[in-house]
Amino acid sequence: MSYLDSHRLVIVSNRLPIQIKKQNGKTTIMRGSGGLITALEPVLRQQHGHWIGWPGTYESIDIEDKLANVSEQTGFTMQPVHLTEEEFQNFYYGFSNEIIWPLFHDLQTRCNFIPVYWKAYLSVNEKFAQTIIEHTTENDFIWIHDYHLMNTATQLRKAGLSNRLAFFLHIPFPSVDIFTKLPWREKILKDLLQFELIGFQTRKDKRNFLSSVKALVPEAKVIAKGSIAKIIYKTHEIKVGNFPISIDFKAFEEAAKKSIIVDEPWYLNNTQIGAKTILGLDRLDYTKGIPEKMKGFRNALYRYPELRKKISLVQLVIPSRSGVSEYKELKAEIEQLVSEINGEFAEPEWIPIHYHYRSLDRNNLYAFYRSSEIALITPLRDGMNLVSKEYCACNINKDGVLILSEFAGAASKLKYDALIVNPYDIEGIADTIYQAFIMEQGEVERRMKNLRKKIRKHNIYRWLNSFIDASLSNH
Ligand code: GDG
Repeated sequence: MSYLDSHRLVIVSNRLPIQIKKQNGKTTIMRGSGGLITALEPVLRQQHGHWIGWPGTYESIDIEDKLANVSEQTGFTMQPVHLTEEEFQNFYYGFSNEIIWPLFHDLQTRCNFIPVYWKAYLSVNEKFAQTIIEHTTENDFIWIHDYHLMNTATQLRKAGLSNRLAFFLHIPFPSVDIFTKLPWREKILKDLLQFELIGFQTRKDKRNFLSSVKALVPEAKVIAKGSIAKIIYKTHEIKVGNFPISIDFKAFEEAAKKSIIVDEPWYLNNTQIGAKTILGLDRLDYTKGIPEKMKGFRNALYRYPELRKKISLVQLVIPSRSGVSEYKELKAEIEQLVSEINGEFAEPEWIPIHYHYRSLDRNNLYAFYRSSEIALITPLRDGMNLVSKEYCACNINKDGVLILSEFAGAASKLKYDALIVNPYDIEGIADTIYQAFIMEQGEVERRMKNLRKKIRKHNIYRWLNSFIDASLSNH
């Protein structure tokens, strides 16, 4: 019998895995998107757990009832944390996304270290803590997720909660030199040290965190032996590990096998006869390296003229954080590049870049994954990058090549069979596109087989179990 058979799993994250839309006075609840949701949803459904988070609306009337109505479909229950617009602006767009997000992705020059944001961060974390206290029991396994909620454990302990508390960071943890730029650096570290288990995506993230603790909290004792490190802080013992997140491999594979998917990649087959598809799928975000990828693609068309009319880049960009001016500028930059490249190279029967800016229907997504000969994924920095794993899971014919940035967490496990690129090296991306294009079928198949085997084994359920085991063990 596993621990979770007798303990309810409670996940806490900034957003609930839903989107509430109001149209003509009617409220509809739809599935949310993003890596955290893709990974955690199957886990919580399997465990019939409970999810606490902001519901995506400032309205608080009847939300509880509406969420209760969909719990049969989701397979788990949900508890909203109500926030005002001002709170959300300063906590989410402000502290989380103008400070922590760029800093933790090594882009410190994009940070706005505004003190008001910090105050909002603390008060919203306190609100989350209050909701957790009101809606959990001592028998729950409380697992808090991501950079928005690093202060919650401090608030929970202050309020006297004695449950075991675990935390997982979905984004990278930066090197000590970069982390030290944060004005609230010691405070954040000491907040994290209130958890019993802290999980990171990669060994490098874990190492960076331990180095920051050593440098900035000298009274803490760090014992970094074995796969799970230990920190003694005051009388408290904290375990620190790396747990590379993954996907429900089988579910993606099964979805890609459905007959509806086979017929799906409709217009490419009709208009791009003879051209191979390079797939790009990214949330609109400056960390995802979308302009860099396009420049690499353009360079490939310049330097390898034989690729013209033989490859097309299908770049799907999923709208994200659309209220932020930096994201609007990024969108404009991408669209400028698409039009320049298409303007320069297009022929009547061939368009170099097919660009979509919208959310995708799941079946379209599976169809693109299954049918694209190459996936080009070039983040400047990424905690893991699930798109790379989904592409392999859906590539059931084993005829696809994965090109992956060395700065994605996923590269640490997939680097032996993916083609690895430095996203800042435009010519390197171009050369790698060419290498993928001319790769012999035997090699394509061998590499994809290995990638699929690895992801099938290291799937999301294994991730869950290794995290829970680490939390319970007495290392
Ligand atoms: C964060 C970290 C880490 C894409 N388009 C649609 C859609 N998607 C789904 C994909 C995939 C997810 O969004 C994107 O996941 P990533 O992992 O690539 O990136 P982030 O959203 O930045 O995720 C990341 C992850 O957390 C998990 O820890 O890997 O490093 O940044 O699953 O399939 N989903 C829907 N419609 C779309 O149009 N529903």
